[in-house]
This record gives sequence, C-alpha cells and structure tokens, in this order.
Amino acid sequence: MIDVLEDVKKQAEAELGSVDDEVSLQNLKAKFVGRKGVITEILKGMKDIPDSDRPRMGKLINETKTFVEDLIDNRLNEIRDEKKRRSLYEEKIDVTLPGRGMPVGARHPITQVMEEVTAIFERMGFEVAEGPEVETDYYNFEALNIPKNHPARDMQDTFYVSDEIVLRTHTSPVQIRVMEKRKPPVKVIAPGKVYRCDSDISHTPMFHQIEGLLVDEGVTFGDLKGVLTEFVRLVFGEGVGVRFRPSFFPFTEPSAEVDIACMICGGKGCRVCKNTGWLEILGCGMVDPEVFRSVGYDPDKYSGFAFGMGIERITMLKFGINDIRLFFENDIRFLRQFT
Ligand code: 2NL
Repeated sequence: MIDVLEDVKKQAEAELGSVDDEVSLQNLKAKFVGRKGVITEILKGMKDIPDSDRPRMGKLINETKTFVEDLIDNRLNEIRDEKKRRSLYEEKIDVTLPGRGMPVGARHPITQVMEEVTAIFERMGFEVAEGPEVETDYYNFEALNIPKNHPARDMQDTFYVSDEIVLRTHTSPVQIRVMEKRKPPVKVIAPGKVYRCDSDISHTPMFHQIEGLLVDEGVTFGDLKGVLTEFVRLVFGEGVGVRFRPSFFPFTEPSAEVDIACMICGGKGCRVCKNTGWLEILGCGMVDPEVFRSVGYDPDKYSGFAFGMGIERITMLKFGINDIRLFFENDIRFLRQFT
C-alpha cells in the first residue's frame, strides 16, 4: 500500500505538469481527491488491513491526500496569477494619452432668443404667463376685437379644429385669460408656440411669439415707447436706430410698428430691408377699450399697452439668417454655429 500511495503522488505530480487551465485542474482534483477519486478507492481497501497497521496506514493515506490537495491548490494559485498577469498586460491602458472629450450640446437658437427676451422683460418686472395652444374662437379672436369678416379668421390663415376651436394664431388669448382672472395692475409676458396656415422662406406653420401686456391707471404711449426702446437696445445694441411707425391692429388703438435701422446695409437700403433702410421687429399699441370691455375692465379707469413679436424673425435679424426653415431642419452643422 505504501508503494501505491507513492505512485499516486508521482502520478499526480506528472499529470499536474500538463494542466494549465482551471477546468482541467478541477477534473484532476476530482480524479485524485474527489468522492469517487483514487484516494477514496484506496481508503476502501482499509478493511483488508490488519488492525495493528490501520492507524499508521490511515495517517499515511491522509498525508498523501493533503500532499495532493496542496499540490493542486498551489497549481491553482499559479494558474490564477498567470491569468491576472496576462490580462494586466493585454488590457493595459496608457493613462498618459489625452482624453477624447465629451461632445457638448447647446440650446436651439430659437430657445436661446426666447430665454434672452423673456429675461429682459422679467428684469423689468413682467411675469411669465402661459396658456393652451388649442383655443376657442372667443379667446383667439372675439375677445380681441377681431371682427367676424377679418382675413385672419379665414380658413386660409387659421388652423380650425372645429367651428369654434382653433390653434392659437398669437399668444394674446393667454393675456385675455390673465385679465379675466386678475384686476390691474397687470404686467405679464406670454411666450409660446403659435400656428398659422402659411409656409415659405419667411413663414412656417408653427412659430414662436412673445407678447407683452401692461395695464394700470395712467399708462401712456410714452411708457410703451420707453419700455420697447430699452428692450431693442438690450437685444440689438446701444447705438441702433429705433423708430415707431403708425400701424393698425384691431386690439390696439393707436397702434404702431417698431423698426430698427438695417444693420445689413447700415441704413443705405438693401434686399433685406427692401431698400427702406429699416427692419420691422415688432407690433404694439395702446390696448383698445373694446378689449378691456371683454374682460370687464373699466376703460375709463384703466389704460395699458401691449406688444407682440415673432421670435424667429428676431433671431434671423440678430444672427443674419435668411431662411426661417433652417430652424426646423435640425441640421447639426447649422445648429452647431450657435454654441
Ligand atoms: C405683431 C403684433 C401685437 C398685441 C400684439 C395685444 C394683446 C392684448 C391686447 C392688445 Cl391681450 N394687444 N397684443 C398688440 C399689438 C401688436 O402683435 O406683429 N406680432 C407678431
């Protein structure tokens, strides 16, 4: 039996030499020291050993088992160490290489200008108001003194959801809703999406607008001129020429349009300003008494001014963009210029 045990040791050592992965090693371990392994078989032979020899033989078998187990465990450690060494070598990272960097996103130019304009009026004390994009005929037209036969009400100009329901064509209905809910003083701006049945190089079916409204006792056209002149200077620069030109809107009286001196030609006249030297940037006026009557304000007690501007137009003039559709194509080469 002693010889048999010596043979087991030698055989284990020999077979271990050709094993270099964990799975083969586990198989080898099962073969020698497992429940059905060689050493277990030898232990079964103990019953044929005389009583006097049993303790000695038992000890020898256990020593052999421990020897083989240690042999296998050492080999396992070697295999694991080798595996780690190899992966450290193969997967090594050159920490001195420069990083690849994260691409940084940017807000859409329309969003940028919306936020810039909103911030200017907030700083002057205006509150931001919001409302539905799907409106009733009453809030979009009737309350604003827009008559039944007005071209803006035509199917060609307005998206009708049904006879009485439209996609808002301006954000004025937001301000009507504010006035219905609150008594003067009212000082709000209404930024948001508006919809008109129109599409060419200067019109898209959806565009963005910011309207403003200030109502109190004793508000004058002088207040309107002061607020809007300051606004224009903040957006387009201190030195830019500004003029108020008489105009007409059903919801304001008197009404005006605000022009700035054409920065493309310096006022000499060019294609962009249609040879006038001036660029129209917004419409405004004193709130019509009829509008005040719709919301239950006393037109003899209160007066106010209102204005409205298209954000796409302001953005195009500010950045020298000649086609409104560029804003909606989302060509990354266009958008990247506004980071
Ligand atoms: C333009 C002109 C304007 C208004 C909008 C307004 C709102 C109320 C009452 C009276 Cl609730 N007026 N808004 C007034 C004048 C002009 O917009 O060209 N927008 C793009």
